[in-house]
Amino acid sequence: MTPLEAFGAYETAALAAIGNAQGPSELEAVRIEFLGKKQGRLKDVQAFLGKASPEERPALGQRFNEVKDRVTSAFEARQSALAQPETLATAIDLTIPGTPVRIGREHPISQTIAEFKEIMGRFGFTVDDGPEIEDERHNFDALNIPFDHPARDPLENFYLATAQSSAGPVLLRSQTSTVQIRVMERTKPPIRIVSVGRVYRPDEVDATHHAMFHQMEGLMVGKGVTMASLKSVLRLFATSYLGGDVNVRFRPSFFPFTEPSVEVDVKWKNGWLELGGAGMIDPNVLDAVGYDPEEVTGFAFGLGIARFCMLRHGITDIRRFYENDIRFLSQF
Ligand code: FA5
Repeated sequence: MTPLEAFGAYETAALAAIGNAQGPSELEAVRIEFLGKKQGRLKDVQAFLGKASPEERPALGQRFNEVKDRVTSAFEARQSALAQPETLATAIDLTIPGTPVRIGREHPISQTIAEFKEIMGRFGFTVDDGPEIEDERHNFDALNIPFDHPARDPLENFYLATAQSSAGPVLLRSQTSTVQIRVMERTKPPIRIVSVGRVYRPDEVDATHHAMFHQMEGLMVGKGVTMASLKSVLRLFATSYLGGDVNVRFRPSFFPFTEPSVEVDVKWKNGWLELGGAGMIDPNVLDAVGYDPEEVTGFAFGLGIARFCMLRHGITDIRRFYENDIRFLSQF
């Protein structure tokens, strides 16, 4: 090997070793191997100078110094690079598997509401929602609820203590039936609407009751609307949402704004679960909104949305929907 070949081989090997050193201790080992004063590869290369003739020595000495300077500079540059704090690219190991991010989803009650509206839309019912803060006229008076009726008791309602309106004291509506009045006041028959939203009652909270819950009100008014129409729509609705094998029962009941009135139950566990109230709109109510009860008839119903959702998914406690435990909600 000629001296120049030996210099070249030394430089190539030294630069590669310096570039590959991954930390200060590895770099120190490289320094000892390639730049150590007492032994190591630099000494071996320097030995070529000793063997050179006096004429060759100045030129070879210059080449040797150039090679040594380049290796020394590369060493110093690598030394300061390894001393820098890690850059973002090297600090983050991009090959480590990521932690999954949980993306939120629609609340089961919201999913149910969307499906209710879709089913009723297929039966020709449009959506017409009303306000949650109501006056006594829409919540009670126009619904034929007498002044001494227990449903008006301040202990049975959430009255807003200081709020008043031209139609009397103001409360959080206790039923979506308020929307029947609002729609009939501003629309001429025929009417076919549903209205969905929150209602509020200071009921004792248990497996099937909450103080804030959702109802879907249905209203159909026109010529020749009968109890048979009401039962058909409710049966069709229940089987559309709960499945064809659902067992629906209509039980005679009483509401001041419907006559006759029924309550709608379905088979649940070893008994029946009440899903809603319904009936033919009382002539007094039709009269109060300016309709002629001799001309048109109508039916209305009010269904508890969470109770349907419980039946559909086999949930036995309504409180699960309102606790917002992500482990429960993420199952829908
Ligand atoms: C009413 O609210 C009437 N407005 C229904 C109605 C509309 C009758 C139109 C006639 C014509 P009721 O108080 O029974 O009725 O409530 C209707 C449904 O709401 C119940 O069957 C039940 O499914 C649900 N519900 C009632 N109270 C609660 C509660 N505290 N928590 C959860 N759901 C409830």
